[in-house]
Amino acid sequence: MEKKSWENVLATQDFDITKLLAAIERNGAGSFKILQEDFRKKLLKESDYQPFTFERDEIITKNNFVKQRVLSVDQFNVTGSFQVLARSFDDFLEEQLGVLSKYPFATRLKFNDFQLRKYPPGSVGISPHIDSAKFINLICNFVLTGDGKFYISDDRFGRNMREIFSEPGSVVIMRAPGFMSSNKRPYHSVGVCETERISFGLRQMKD
Ligand SMILES: O=C(O)CCC(=O)C(=O)O
Ligand SMILES: [Fe+2]
Repeated sequence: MEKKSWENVLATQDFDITKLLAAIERNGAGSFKILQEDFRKKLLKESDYQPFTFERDEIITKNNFVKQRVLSVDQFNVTGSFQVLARSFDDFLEEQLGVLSKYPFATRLKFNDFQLRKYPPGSVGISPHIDSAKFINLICNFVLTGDGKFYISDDRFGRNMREIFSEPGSVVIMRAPGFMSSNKRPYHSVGVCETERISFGLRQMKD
């Protein structure tokens, strides 16, 4: 069998592109267990050396009123295993999308924005918000560790909250403008984190 770039990175047996698209249509997001356990541990180890700094606890803009307790890596320089994951997932998704009768994006899917976030134990997580409209197609958040739950809701007050499976080793995939000729941006949040939560975000910034 031909070797795949994601062979030692992704555990692909749970992934189902048809189910994912249906979940995104229904809820705005879908998720799967996706990281091989050894690789997840490698990512965790590499996140230990990153220069995390606290983000602001409140961010108020025209569209958002966010309360959070989180650290992130400013201008995260995606190297090592994070770079391997970004490439592998890009390749894997392209292969999966290739079997569909219609490509679901107006522009080719290509992740070019990377974020590493760490919620310390006892963090409130991040309140319901929408991500910037400059991010298109799909937004993927890999969960490396932690028990904080991921939710989709109808608005910033958390109406009609639906939990999306987000155990360590999973990826939560959300729609973004450009997916299925629509500009929809789902409200999403992370609940209280009893244990430290680390997530790696892959996004595509509009050129
Ligand atoms: O940590 C996560 O899983 C989600 C983070 C998030 O929503 C964001 O960074 O905009
Ligand atoms: Fe977000």
